[in-house]
Amino acid sequence: MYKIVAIKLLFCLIAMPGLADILLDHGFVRATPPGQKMTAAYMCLTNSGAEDVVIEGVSIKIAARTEIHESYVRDGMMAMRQLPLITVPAGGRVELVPGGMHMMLFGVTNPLNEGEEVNIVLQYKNAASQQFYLPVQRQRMTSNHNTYH
Ligand SMILES: [Cu+2]
Repeated sequence: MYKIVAIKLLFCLIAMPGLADILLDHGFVRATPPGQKMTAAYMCLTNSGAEDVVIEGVSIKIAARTEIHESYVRDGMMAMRQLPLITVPAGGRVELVPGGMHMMLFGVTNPLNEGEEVNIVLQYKNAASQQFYLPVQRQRMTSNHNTYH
C-alpha cells in the first residue's frame, strides 16, 4: 500500500519539471506496403500552456530514424527540407498535414498495416518528453490533392 503511494509520488516528481502541455490530435502514420522502408506521420499539436514548447527530437520505435520535414514547392515541384525543431507557441497550434510539415520515418523494416498503433515519443528542449500512440492509416484524401506527402 505505502509502496504504491511512494511509487506514484516518484512518478509525479519525475514528470513535473517542465511538464509540457501538448495535446496531440488528428495523428496518423501512413500505412506501408511490403518493401517500403519510408513513410510519414502527421498530427496536430496544441499547446495549452503559457510557454512555447520546442520539440527537438522525435523517436518512433518502428523506424530506425525519424526526421522533422517540411514540404514546399520549388520550381513548380514538390520538395522537402529537414527542420531542426518544431516550436508550438504558447496557446497555439501546429498542424503537420500532407503537403506541409510532417515527420519522416526511415528504416521501417516491417509493413505498417491499417489498424495498428505506433508509439511516438516527442523530446522537448526542456528535457521533458511525452509519449503518444498514432493509428496507422492508408492514404487520406486532403483538400490540396497532394499525394506525395
Ligand atoms: Cu519528408
